Amino acid sequence: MNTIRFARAAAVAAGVAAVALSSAATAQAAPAEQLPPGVIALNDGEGCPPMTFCLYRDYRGEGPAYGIAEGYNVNLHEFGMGNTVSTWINNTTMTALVVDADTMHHQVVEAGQWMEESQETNDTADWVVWTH
Ligand SMILES: [Ca+2]
Repeated sequence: MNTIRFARAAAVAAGVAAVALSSAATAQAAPAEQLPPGVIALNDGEGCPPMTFCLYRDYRGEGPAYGIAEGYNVNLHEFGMGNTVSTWINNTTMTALVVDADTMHHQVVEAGQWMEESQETNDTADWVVWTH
């Protein structure tokens, strides 16, 4: 093995190790490298971490779950959660807006608020954006 090949193999190995470390706590979720900036995968039904805006597929904060860091505008379709979220928990200090791009209807989720979708709006949100 020449030096260049060895360096490349070492870099690949280091990258694999970093991915393995970062996804160890979220083994059943999508690979971290496929998530948009500011998005983390949570375990199904996991409690919402501090300083995070959390979304859950099901009511009562159950089912597949993700967290968004404060201030990151996110397209939920980029990680399979568009038109499918039922529960939102805002553990950040900012006000978030949950937007249905199909109707341009938006709902406000204040800092500290737990919100479950109504029957009318369930499974409609496409975007999470933040107020300034
Ligand atoms: Ca929608």
